[in-house]
Amino acid sequence: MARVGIVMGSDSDIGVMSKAADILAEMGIEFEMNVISAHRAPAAIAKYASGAEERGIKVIIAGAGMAAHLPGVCASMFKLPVIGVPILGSSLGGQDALYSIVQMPPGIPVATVAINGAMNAGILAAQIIATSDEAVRAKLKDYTDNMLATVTAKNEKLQAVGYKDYK
Ligand code: RP5
Repeated sequence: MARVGIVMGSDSDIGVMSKAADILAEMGIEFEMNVISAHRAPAAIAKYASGAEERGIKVIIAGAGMAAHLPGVCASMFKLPVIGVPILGSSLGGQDALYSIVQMPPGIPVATVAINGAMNAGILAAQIIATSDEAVRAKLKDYTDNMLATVTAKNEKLQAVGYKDYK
C-alpha cells in the first residue's frame, strides 16, 4: 500500500518528480504517482487530496511550475505533511513557482524544497516515514553513511594528488 503520494500538475513535470520516486524506491517506501492539475482538473485534485489519508498516504509530495498552487490546494485538504517542489518551467526561472509554494499564508504550511529539488523532497518524505518505521530509519542511515564515505574519499584523493591533477 502506498505511503507517499507524488502528484504533479503536468506530465512535463515527470522528469523532475521522478527523482523523488527514485529515492523512495531506494528507501523501500511504496508510493503512488499521479498527474492531476489543480486548475485544469479541480474536482479531481479535491478528490485525490481529500481521500489520500484514508488510502494510507502519510505524506504528499506535490510538484508544480509557474503559478504552482497545486501544493497549497493539497495542503488545504490533506491534514498530514505536504512537501512542495517548485518546478523550473517558465521565463521567470522557477522563482514564480518557488514563491507561490513557499509563501503559504499562516495556518496551512507546505514544506518547500529548492527549485527542481524533488530528490530532497523524497528524502524529507522518507525522514517523516522514518519517525515510525525503523527499517526506513536504517536505510536513511546507510544513505548518509555512503555520502560520508564518498566525500571523504574525494578529499583523500585531493590531498594525495593536489588540485592541479584532481580529475
Ligand atoms: C503547471 O504548469 C505544471 O505543474 C507545469 O509545471 C506547468 C506547465 O504545464 P504544461 O503546460 O507543461 O502542461 O500546471
